[in-house]
Amino acid sequence: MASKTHETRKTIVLEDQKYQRGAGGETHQTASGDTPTLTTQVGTPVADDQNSLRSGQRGPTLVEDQHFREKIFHFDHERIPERVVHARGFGAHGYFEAYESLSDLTKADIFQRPGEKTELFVRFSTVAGNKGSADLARDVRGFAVKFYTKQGNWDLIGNNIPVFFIQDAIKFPDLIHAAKPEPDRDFPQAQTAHDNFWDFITLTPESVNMALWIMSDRTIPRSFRFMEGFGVHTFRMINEAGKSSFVKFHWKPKQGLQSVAWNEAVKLNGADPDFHRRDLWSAIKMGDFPEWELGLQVFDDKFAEEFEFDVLDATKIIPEEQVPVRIVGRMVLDRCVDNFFAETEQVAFQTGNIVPGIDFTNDPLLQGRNFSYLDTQLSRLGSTNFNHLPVNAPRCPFHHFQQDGHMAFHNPKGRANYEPNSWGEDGGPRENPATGFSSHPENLEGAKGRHRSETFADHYSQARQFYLSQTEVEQGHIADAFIFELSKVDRLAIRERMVAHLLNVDKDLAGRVGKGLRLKAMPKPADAARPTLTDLKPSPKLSIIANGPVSFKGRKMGVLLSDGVDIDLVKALEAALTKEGAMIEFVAPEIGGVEASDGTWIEAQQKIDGGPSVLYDAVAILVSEAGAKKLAKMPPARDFAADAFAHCKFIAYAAAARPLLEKAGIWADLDDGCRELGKKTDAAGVVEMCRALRFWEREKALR
Ligand code: HDE
Repeated sequence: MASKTHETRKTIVLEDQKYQRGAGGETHQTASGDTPTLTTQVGTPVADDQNSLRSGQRGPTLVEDQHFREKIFHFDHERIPERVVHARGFGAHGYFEAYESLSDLTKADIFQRPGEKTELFVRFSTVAGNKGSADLARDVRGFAVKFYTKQGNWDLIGNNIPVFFIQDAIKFPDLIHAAKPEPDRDFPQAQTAHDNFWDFITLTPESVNMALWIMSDRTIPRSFRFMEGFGVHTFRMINEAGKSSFVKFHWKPKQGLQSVAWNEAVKLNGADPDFHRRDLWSAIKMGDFPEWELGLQVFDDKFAEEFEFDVLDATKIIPEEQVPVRIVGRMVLDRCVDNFFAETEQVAFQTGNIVPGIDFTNDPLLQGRNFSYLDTQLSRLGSTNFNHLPVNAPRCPFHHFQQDGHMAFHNPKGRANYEPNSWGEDGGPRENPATGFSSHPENLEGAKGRHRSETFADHYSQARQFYLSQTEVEQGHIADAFIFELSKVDRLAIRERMVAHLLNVDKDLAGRVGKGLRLKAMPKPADAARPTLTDLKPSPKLSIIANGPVSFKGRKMGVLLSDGVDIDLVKALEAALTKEGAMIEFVAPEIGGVEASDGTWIEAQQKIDGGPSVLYDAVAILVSEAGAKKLAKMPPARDFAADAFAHCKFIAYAAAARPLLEKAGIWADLDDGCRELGKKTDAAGVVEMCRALRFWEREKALR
């Protein structure tokens, strides 16, 4: 029998959805046909999800309303603690494909058979900001990969920078406290540009190499797809015969390296705080699957002994020119998550998750991490059973006697829950000396103590090498970044201390930063435990510009349109970009779109106010004369052109765009990075021009 409420419902059809209005005007959509019935957690069908159970029309809510109580109770507990570092991240599924057998180096199953694919999950992240912070914060990016191998999960938890701030894990809480918002005021969010951070850095000389890296464009990547990844520490690979080799892991993006300009990053954070996650999501959804190649730097004890620095010191790299990177496979990301919380938020990486054939070294940072990652999962996921969650569970069979605890999904069957036992075949799993993990039998001895090895004492030489390995443009960006960050530091003594360190790195850099800060006098160079080596050869592999994309594939052009635009030009440009494998987005004064010269309607993806040129790798301004005049009066349209120019982007334009380009203040300065799109056949040339990263010559002219 229909209830009173139902009798008062009035049926309405909106588009293809049938719904009813209740007595108070609320919307009721009723299950029918294939639409399932809404239930409570325990499966009780729900009749009304719009109104709580009340005593009387306008009376109090009743405690017996189990559906309401369960719904609110569950909602109240939806959040779990965010990660203490790397809180903001974005994940995707994919696979690893081995190119060759590495049985000479390792018995790790994943590296045995060429062409074999292994499922994996990746989570990219920023470090300092909270879960809701913006994607383009100047920050290191996490690059964590979980391989679901046939011999258990192997987590390679790296960053997009191959060195780290500190040498010993005991300093990690201090480093992170200093980088996070200051504790009394809880700001600045997701920024290192504040006193506490630079206070700590300048009192911690071992962080100077990393300071150079984070002031480079590496910390403002164009997107996750265009950045490298590094295992950072030296690991071991162990082959079947028990032979150990040292190894450093590298991920090389097939898309090439690409970063944005700092001014662009600042604007991107406002225009689209989700820029990086949106980019990865869209690329995968469009079928343009990003790829990275896995590379190894393999070396032996002899090299480790002869190398200028300690291979256990995570503040140092081994230049690729000294130990070349051997490419051994590729990672393809081909599937977005179905549910962000279940997968990206609940994925639990652990440096301790290694497999037979891979082993740790005594890098004190790595050793410390091995404690931390297991511990943090309990705090975040609330149960020792976090490995039961689908994203964390191995894909290979697993058997053990661990049992019970909160939320146990897999419970052992049968009588035996211990071993050794005498239950024969029903006795459960047994250890396996032949295939089981065993640690490399490294000889260890030494006095117990809180040590810092003398071999860790050179803090400046590789910082200098990094700086000298950059192109002139990139060196300029590093100096600008130091000036920007230190200008946000209130205490003069901290600014001076940083310049004192830079004097040990490169006098020219220190001079530029000192001048940019307008120091009245240069400080003395900082006391150095070891003098800076000045004869290390520059390593061109450390430059982003020298290792940029070679095509416009996978990159995006923003095309500003107006009514009356020449349809042939739009079509020709679109065709040329599609042929290149690039993306195109139309920006117009209104989201509805524009009417082209021949009456064709072109739908826009962005209204100009929400589609600034910072969202794009290159831009085109295809407008009619009347359209250009109209746009010239709109500040966002003027910014579109002016910013694209200031950020050294390639610009294609119709001749009719002149009034807009004049108002944007760039008409007189148009250079070889700006090209008129006069006729259809010019489109291919425009795309070809965009293959380079940016038109850097302009930056020199603008400086
Ligand atoms: Fe981490 N780090 N870390 N870290 N780290 C965490 O683990 C820690 C370090 C890195 O997407 C935490 O599950 C210590 C280096 C990534 O879920 C925590 C030390 C590198 C991620 C932790 C380091 C990293 C983390 C927080 C000093 C690059 C995100 C949440 C020894 C090689 C993984 C969690 C993801 C996350 C501790 C240093 C990379 C607290 C103690 C060096 C990519 O356990």
